[in-house]
Order: sequence, then structure tokens, then C-alpha cells
Amino acid sequence: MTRPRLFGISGSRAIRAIWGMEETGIDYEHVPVTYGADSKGADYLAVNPNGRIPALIDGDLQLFESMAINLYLAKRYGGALYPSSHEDEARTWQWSVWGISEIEPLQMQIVIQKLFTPEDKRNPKVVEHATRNLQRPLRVLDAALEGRDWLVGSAFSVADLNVASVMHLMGTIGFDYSEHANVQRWADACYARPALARALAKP
Ligand SMILES: N[C@@H](CCC(=O)N[C@@H](CS)C(=O)NCC(=O)O)C(=O)O
Repeated sequence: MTRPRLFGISGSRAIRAIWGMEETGIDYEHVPVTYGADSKGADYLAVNPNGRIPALIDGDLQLFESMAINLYLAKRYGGALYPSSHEDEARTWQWSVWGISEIEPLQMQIVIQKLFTPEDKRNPKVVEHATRNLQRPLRVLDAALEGRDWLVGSAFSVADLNVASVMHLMGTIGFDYSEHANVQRWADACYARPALARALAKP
């Protein structure tokens, strides 16, 4: 049987799915497509017509969207990484969608300012506004983690993987979690996963 193929470099949103793949422990081929011209060539557009990374090919399945890729990988290959009850499965979907809708757009505003805008062109108001607006979802996450180590069930799962992988850039932009101690504790535990270290070591 052909190994699953995962497309995308680790220094991009593809890290989410590379981390997910590493958590499953299965044998796979990593194809380090970049998000520039690489992802706009005809060969890659046949894999992901959006011209974005990551994407996955597994047998007859071609899949884009990092959250969907991780949910699929966890359910198919991840054993206990995927929840066993319908209720926990629904909570996992909830958190996965929440990460990309409540956190990512605000986080990206800060990322664009701090990492992709020349210093003389930055607008501190954008960062202030996004930082302020992030407090509400972070309070929600902090409350959900009160008295528990993980978002769903009693062990690290694809719910933690998906939310923490979306939020991975928060570390790069030096986001201050001091008002959200549960988030900080949980993030530290997620980012200490050996699977993430292996994923980050990939091109
Ligand atoms: N919602 C997508 C976002 C993927 C995405 O935007 N990836 C960026 C790299 S960080 C990309 O490929 N950008 C190239 C482009 O937009 O042309 C996911 O989570 O998979």
C-alpha cells in the first residue's frame, strides 16, 4: 500500500498537519511544498486547487484544510487521539472550528504586523485591537481548562492538537498569556509533545 503523502513545509500552517501526522506515528511521505510559486504549479494545484498548504493524499482521498486533515488522520490512524463517544467527537469538532474562527483571524492580524510588515509601516493600533479582542476567546479557553489538563477527555487528543497547532504562532509573536494561567499551562504541555519537536525538525 502507498504511504500517505503530506504536502507543505513546517514553517507554515502545514505544521499543524505535520504535527498531527507525527502524533499518529504512521509511516508517511513528507513533500515540503512551499507557499510561494511551489504551491501554484499545475502539479500541486491538482492536489489542492486552492494553491495552499497543507494538503494530504491518502489512497483515493485528496484532502485540504489542516483541521480536516488532522481530524481524518486522528480518526483513521490515531487510536486514542480521536474521541470514542459521539459527545466527545462533537466537542472535538467544536474546538477545531473554534480555533480557526475565534483565534486565527485575530492572531493573523498580529502575525502580519509583527512578522511580515516592515517596521516603519507597522500599525500598533492593529496589534492593540487584535490583542484586546483575543482576550474574550482566551477567557473561554482558560475557563474550559479550569481543573483539567486537556480540552476533551482525560488525555491529549486531536482537540488539543488542533487548537494548540492553530495557536502555535502565538509563541512566535511573543503573546502574553499571563492573564490566562490555564491556557499557559496547557500550551506548555502541548508544545512539549515529542511529535511537535519531530514535526518542527522537518523542512
Ligand atoms: N485554512 C487553511 C489555510 C492554509 C494556508 O493559508 N496556508 C498558507 C501557508 S501558511 C498558504 O498556503 N498560502 C499560500 C497562498 O495563500 O497562496 C488550512 O488551515 O489549511
